[in-house]
Amino acid sequence: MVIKDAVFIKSVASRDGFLKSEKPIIAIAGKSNVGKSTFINMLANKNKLAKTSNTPGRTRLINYFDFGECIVADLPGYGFAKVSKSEKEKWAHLMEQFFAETEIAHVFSLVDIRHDPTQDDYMMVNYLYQYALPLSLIATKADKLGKSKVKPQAQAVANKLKVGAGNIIPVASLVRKGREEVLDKMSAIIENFYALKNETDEE
Ligand SMILES: Nc1nc2c(ncn2[C@@H]2O[C@H](COP(=O)(O)OP(=O)(O)O)[C@@H](O)[C@H]2O)c(=O)[nH]1
Ligand SMILES: [Mg+2]
Repeated sequence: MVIKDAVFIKSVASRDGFLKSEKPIIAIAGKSNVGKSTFINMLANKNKLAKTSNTPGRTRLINYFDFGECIVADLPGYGFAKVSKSEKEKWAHLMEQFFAETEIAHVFSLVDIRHDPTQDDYMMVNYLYQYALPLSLIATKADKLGKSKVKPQAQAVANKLKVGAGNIIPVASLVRKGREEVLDKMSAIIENFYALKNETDEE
């Protein structure tokens, strides 16, 4: 897949803003600060498409980007310790509405390659399984591990989250490592989306 010119579409805070699109929608999930925005910028090949930050954000927004052949939806991060209970409930409610009302082609679930998955990571992945949403893990910040540790550590994270070893892609977004693998995955997702659509249309 070649990404020519990815552009920001809109930020939405509630269900009335959810994007409906003919294009396949790929959602990006993960805890605050795991590297979602940096990952999106790497894919887009643009440094400032998605806002990145050193301080875990409090924003509860879904940001949509048009990547040409598909739409990328950057979901609000979870697991930020300082968020109040009512904020957490708001987040969970928005996510439930989003997944119920959006036709999702695939979810990239981002996890930090250096650490054991958090309780919230388990919750997210289990939630996606429960609703039979197709997902791949993206293990971020691989540049922070020694080269020989990347593969075994990605495998360990995949095992813990009960995801097949072939379904986790290590990335180091800041140095653009893993980009080609992710773009190949996106091509396959897009192809599959249209194949399924044709099948349904023929019925
Ligand atoms: N070393 C390293 N740092 C990263 C990587 N991806 C993101 N970061 C840093 O992690 C912080 C949070 O990134 P951001 O993309 O804003 O995370 P988000 O909250 O999930 O969108 C920023 O300081 C990024 O520079 C990576 O692949 N390697
Ligand atoms: Mg972000």
